[in-house]
Amino acid sequence: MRYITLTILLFVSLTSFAQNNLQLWYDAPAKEWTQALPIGNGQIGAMVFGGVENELFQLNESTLYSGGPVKKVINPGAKAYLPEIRKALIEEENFTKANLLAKKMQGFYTESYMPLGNLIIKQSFKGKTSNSYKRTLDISQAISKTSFSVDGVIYNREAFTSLNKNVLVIYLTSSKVGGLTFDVSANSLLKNTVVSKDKALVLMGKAPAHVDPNYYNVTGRQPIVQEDTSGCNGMRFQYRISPKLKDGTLQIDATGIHVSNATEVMLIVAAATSFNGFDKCPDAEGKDENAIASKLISNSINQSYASLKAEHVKDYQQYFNRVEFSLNKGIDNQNTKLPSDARLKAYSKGAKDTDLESLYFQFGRYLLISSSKPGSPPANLQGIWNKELRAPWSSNYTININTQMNYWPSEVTNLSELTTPLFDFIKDLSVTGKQTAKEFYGTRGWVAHHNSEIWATANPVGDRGDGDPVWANWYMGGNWLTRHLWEHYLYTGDKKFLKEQAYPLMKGAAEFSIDWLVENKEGLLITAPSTSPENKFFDKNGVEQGLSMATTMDMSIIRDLFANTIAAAKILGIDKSFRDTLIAKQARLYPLKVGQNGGLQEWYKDFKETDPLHRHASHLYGLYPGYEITEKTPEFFAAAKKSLELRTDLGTGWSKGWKINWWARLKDGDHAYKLIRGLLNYVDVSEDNGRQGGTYPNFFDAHPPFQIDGNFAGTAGMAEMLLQSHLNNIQLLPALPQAWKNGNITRLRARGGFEVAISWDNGLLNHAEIISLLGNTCEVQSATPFAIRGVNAKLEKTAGGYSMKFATTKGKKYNLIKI
Ligand code: FUC
Repeated sequence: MRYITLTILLFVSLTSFAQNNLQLWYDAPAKEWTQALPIGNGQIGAMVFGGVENELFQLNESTLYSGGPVKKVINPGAKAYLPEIRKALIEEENFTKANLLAKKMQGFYTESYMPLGNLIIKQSFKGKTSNSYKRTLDISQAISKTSFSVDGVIYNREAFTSLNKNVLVIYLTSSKVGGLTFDVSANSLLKNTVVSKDKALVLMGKAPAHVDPNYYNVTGRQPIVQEDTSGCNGMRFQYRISPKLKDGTLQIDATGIHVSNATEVMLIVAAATSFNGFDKCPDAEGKDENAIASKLISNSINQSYASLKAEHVKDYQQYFNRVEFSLNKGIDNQNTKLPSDARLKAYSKGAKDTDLESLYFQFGRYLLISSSKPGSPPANLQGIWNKELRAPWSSNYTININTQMNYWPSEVTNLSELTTPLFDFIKDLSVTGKQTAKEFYGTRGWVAHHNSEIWATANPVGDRGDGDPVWANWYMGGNWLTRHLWEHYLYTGDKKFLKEQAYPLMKGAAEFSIDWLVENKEGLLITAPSTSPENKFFDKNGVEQGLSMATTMDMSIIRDLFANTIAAAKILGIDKSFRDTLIAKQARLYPLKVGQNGGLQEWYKDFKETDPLHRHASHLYGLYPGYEITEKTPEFFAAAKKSLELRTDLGTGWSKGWKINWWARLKDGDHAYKLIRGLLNYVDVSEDNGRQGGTYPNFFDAHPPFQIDGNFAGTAGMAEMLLQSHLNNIQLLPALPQAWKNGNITRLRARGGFEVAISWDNGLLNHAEIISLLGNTCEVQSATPFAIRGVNAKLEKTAGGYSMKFATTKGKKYNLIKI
């Protein structure tokens, strides 16, 4: 009987199935930015508003930042304070004194990501617009479309940002011959001039030499400095718009592009900056942005729209189509006919709509493909989409959670190549970070703190005394980033990458950490000073404090880094004595502790937190993304769960996103699902509802304000509910919520080099396919008993259900069937 079932089911391949829920759509133009639709190719980003008479493409270019390379000498006096701070902490437990001293060890604030400009299409209509208006974003093709009709004439506007041609393509058509008469103009918040040249409208500008973060405002201080007369001046940039017409007439002058009576118009938009690497002055040593932009135009202007589009779709789908995901087919997806904003609202009020959840999952993958292209900078706090001169938190890299979170979905959802921008950035950071480690602390290796940007700032920020040490003086940013290098190796098995790129960076971070650790009175190794981003506690005198020593997060990150570096050195067969040093240190690291309230202790002592519902729960690093806390450490596993319960399900967007991943690791699918519903809670464009995060009408994550990290954590969390591989095995459906009764997902990736497709019915595994990419031994675990076709291994009953370990052949597919 068992074999009959097996044979029948194997006819249904899991590698591909129809997925028809891949569109965001709206029945009115966007009025606000968080209603507009994002398109991007990692270099050019555009927010498409879909206006009828006034169409706006708000543009970005991913390298366009204020400022220039970090200064060579930042705070030469800093180092002298370190012994004093340590004495205040370790000998005197005087946190107030240590905190004041820590401020003297700060450097300058980071620079800001800049908006590029606007492309405006003005098209006047005499007649009446019918109610056929629709704007869509098709994430299966990465194309936005606006269509409407006036007096029976149908107007279509399609746009995409080509991955291979590196241009934005806008294509306008009219159903009536000669029906297109409009003007295109360009403007920017940055210093610029607009000219007509080379058959294009060209906006040329210059970014400021410095922009203060939006949270740093000092009376009498100029927050935006255009010229830096003493050092390096800001970045040059330009974008150019080149039209191509079918029918009609064309005129281009400094006021814009003027089209009359055309039937089809293609606009090719190229953007470039003079950015020439994190260590080169973008002005004096900058690239020739003019030559780059004009080459980009000439590369594509002679191609037809159809062929540019076909190329773009093919390139995009190479990534996107790898994973298909469908939930509850035929059940509770009654809202697919509503416009996406109305649909999200209905969902927030309790409607069942699992199709919306799988769409949100895929939207995260769409956003990563659109904002993280090899060769370009990694996705920043807003991906690549920013309209403001002083964007929230400078729209750069906050590396005490946010940047790392951006890359949580990349490996598991089969977008491994898109992590290379992050790795290039870590390399840059290790160069500036080495200088910082030496100047600020006199240590070996490299260090990065909580904030950075395209210039790879590594110092503690704060303008030498203004920053609150609870965020500014945190020393683990670089250490945490290195876990992504290690993960990349675990997923890909790429030893060359491990040897040439990952290990040297991991080793440098470990060297800093060895030198940074000091002994406490009991002889344990601790970090001092130390903070738990970004929560505070009451000291024994009831005074609010941020700075202390050996916070759980610090120690967890260092344990993680040491373990990974030891493992990497062993695999590579190198650095035996360094490895031995790490092993010896590892045994003496200040351990995890459980507090009086049953939760994991956040600080080295059982202090009471000032904000028990704080959005960060940094002490749970070991549960996710780390894996120090698992079922194998039941005491801490239970304590982590307790901590999460105490923090509640409230939070900013990214905080809820992290909680999905934590509850998935705790194997509580229903609780993780509750957080998914919380993350997808509709947030109105005008709303700033304090700590309550959610999702804007355009599906961007609302911190609020917009931050892209929550989108990525949501996607990663859903994957983590369906597949986990952090314990040297492949756990199928480890945290499946009751709400996901049946479903299919294809080609998720598991550590050890496997691609995994899973289908389930009535909450139970039905069928899975595992492709072995590297030929490693595979151990599969599932709550449901299963058999694997052609594999003779024994099915063991374990605490996690059923488990089977078997040798695999590289390239071979293994079929698992429930029995
Ligand atoms: C950290 C968080 C904030 C925000 C910012 C970008 O400072 O505490 O919530 O996400 O980064």
